[in-house]
Amino acid sequence: MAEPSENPPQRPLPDGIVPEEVVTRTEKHWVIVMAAMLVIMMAVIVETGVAGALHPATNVEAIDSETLHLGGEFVESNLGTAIEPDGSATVRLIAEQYDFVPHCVRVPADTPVKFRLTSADAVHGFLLPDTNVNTMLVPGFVAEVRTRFAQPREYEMPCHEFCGLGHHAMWTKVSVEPKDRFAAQGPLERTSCAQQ
Ligand SMILES: [Cu+2]
Repeated sequence: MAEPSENPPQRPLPDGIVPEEVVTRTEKHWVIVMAAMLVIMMAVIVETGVAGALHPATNVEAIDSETLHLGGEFVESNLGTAIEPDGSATVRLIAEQYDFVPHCVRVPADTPVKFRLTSADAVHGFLLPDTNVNTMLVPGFVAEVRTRFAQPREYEMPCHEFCGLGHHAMWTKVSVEPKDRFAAQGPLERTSCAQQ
């Protein structure tokens, strides 16, 4: 005599076993949910890239992070804000555990500003809210970000990438000043607003 089938379709499934059509339907629903999330995330990336001008840095520029203080562009006397012959501003800044040098920078409003940033040790983050300035500072590389501040404003800027035990106390200030007030300052005052 033939053995009866273990699980004929007509017979109810044992407790805890989900019917195949329910599994298939559930999986289809989750595929739709995942596809929708991917579409939304891609749309956000495109929106911030096009409308917010947020995009990865286009320059790849290497630098020796161990000799920053000995000479070259990031030597201490060259840090802070400099005005270029064309009237634009260049800010050079080093992040190190656990401070930014200089600790406070002044920049003029309504002027092209180029930030040139690097790290002396760990990976740090530099972000100014409501602008396109958002970059990681990786030791061994120079991060360059160009922007223009429409209005005077004070930015309190905490380090944006966990860099160690003192990360929570690491911050800098970017002070965007009216163009004429910035121009009236002497070269040393313009360079930095850090307390001496
Ligand atoms: Cu940090």
